[in-house]
Amino acid sequence: MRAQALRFGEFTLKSGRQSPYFFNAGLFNSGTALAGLAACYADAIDAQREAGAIGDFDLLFGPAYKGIPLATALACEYAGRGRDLPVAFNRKEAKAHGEGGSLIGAPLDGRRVLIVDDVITAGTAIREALAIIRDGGGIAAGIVIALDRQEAVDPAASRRSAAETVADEQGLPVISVASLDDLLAFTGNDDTLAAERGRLLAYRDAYGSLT
Ligand code: OMP
Repeated sequence: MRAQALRFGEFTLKSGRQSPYFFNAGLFNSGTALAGLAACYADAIDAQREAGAIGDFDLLFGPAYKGIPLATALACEYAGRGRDLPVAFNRKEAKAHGEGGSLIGAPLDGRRVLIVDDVITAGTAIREALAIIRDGGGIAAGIVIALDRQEAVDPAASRRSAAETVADEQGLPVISVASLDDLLAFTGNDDTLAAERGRLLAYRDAYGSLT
């Protein structure tokens, strides 16, 4: 809320859905805000590691564009926690000159890669990142995101969330710092957000996962 990354209103999503809220991770746009978010990612990952829900990983990958500062900030956070992790990211247009290619940073070859991204809605961005890692010779070890919107890809066919679908299909853990459930709990604790909560509930009825 301090970074104003969470907004209520009317937004068109990448999937074409009209959403009553939007989470813009690009608004974590200062050192303090990014460091705070990175600590949230690391806490979420470490809790899942303690619970045995995610195995070892040895590289952080940030998909262009928004994943790049997130993976970088997380690598710095882990350095502060005594773990020096390699970090890599892609560029959207491959470069034909200079060092060439579309991957930047540590080589993915044979590494167990944790994808660090902002949001999962329909899972398109995550699937693209998984393909980049495979093409780069890496082995996907899991996905961490700031917000799981807990939406079904095709609500008429299945009410399983995109995150659960990707996790099942790929056999990979998907870890999120926060989820739509958390937003509902948060708006439920603040009377001034009662109207927003009503719109979130209606949106969940239309598109939300029911698992
Ligand atoms: P999917 O590719 O459908 O999973 O959507 C995820 C992407 O949508 C994110 O990487 C963002 O680019 C964007 N997005 C947000 O950043 N915040 C939101 O609240 C919703 C979306 C979205 O368009 O669904």
